[in-house]
Amino acid sequence: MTGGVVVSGVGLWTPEYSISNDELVASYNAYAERFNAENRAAIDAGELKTKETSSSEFIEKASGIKSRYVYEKAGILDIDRMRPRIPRREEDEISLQAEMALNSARRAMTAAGKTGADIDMVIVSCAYTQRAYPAIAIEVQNALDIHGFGFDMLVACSAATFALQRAHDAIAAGSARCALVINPELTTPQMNFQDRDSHFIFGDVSTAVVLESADTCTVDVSYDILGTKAITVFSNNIRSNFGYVSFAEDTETFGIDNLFHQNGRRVFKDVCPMAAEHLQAQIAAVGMAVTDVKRWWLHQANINMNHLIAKRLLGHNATQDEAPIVLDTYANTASAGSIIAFSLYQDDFQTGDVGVICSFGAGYSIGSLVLRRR
Ligand code: CO8
Repeated sequence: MTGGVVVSGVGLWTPEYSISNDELVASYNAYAERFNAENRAAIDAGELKTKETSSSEFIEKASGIKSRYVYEKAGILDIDRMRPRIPRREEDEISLQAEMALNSARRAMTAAGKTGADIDMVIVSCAYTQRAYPAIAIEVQNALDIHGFGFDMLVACSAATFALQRAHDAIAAGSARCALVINPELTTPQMNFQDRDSHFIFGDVSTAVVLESADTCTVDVSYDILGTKAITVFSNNIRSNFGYVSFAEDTETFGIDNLFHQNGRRVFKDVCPMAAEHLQAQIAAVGMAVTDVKRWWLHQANINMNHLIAKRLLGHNATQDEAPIVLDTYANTASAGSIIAFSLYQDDFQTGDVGVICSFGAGYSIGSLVLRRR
């Protein structure tokens, strides 16, 4: 390999259904009001707390989210269920997450001008995989007729950037020629839609990226990877305890305590300075200044976080061109957020333009890649 590692294709698949804040809030409030009515005596006796109602205004102001795409809508909004209704598939059918992964992978492969025969490494990397084994990546590999190897990895919101770094390093080291990194973020089954503090945060989506040696890249639109950086610092402020040990603990695998929960205020305060420092160090490490960067494709968890991080970097409020926001329509899609931003906001890039993909989230974990349009 002589010319370094490049990103040669990106693919985005968006589910068919979308839930607006108003729809979500109407469902939550109907649930909360029914809960309060049914438990009036216990609430009056101080044994239970009144469930406060949610509001679209709060959600938009606190997070920037106006709606979110979801794989299945009716089950989430049904107050007798409040979780997506996803029919179980037989073992000889393609699994749901592999299907989502394929939807974005095929788009990324088309953009990169690749077939399965060109690829030899598949990483499915996201906040949750729907089973432990066989790896979703191997199922995807099989469906695309890829010879080589595949594996799944989980790093919550930084799953995409950390996997891109793994793929970059494998290609640079010569253990892979061309890699497919896929992020089928099926978040809604892990959400507690009965929790006012978090019911609005997440959406479903799938993204994919093709990486290869510059020597094999054949397409007009591609990006040199100038640098990658990943860091983790342990924190309990965002947790999901769902896991196989629940069976032995005699606890409910999908009990409320095992679903996503966080101390959002604390996360906000901890992560913003960490992300800004990480990005400053990353830009310096590739011998550039912040002003050399045309676009910041930041993780999409909260609009106020993105504005704060970008302001720390730029010294002024970032425009949509400088640090695009996709939260309004996609909400937080765990690791896929920065890849959605990259996918939707790159058409105006000219040769030599530099952009940075950056994730931050549970772990804590922060990952970034500096890209330069070829
Ligand atoms: N409607 C109306 N009022 C509300 C609501 C609501 N829905 N929710 C809370 N309130 C109230 C609160 O009760 C509080 O009232 P009071 O002041 O009387 O106590 C008031 O509004 C303010 O509440 P907060 O302080 O909690 O509000 P914030 O301004 O902090 O906003 C956020 C809350 C939006 C959660 C914000 O803190 C945030 O976004 N923080 C960053 C969180 C973050 O980035 N987390 C990353 C998580 S994602 C991740 O890492 C990947 C994990 C994998 C995910 C997989 C999916 C399942």
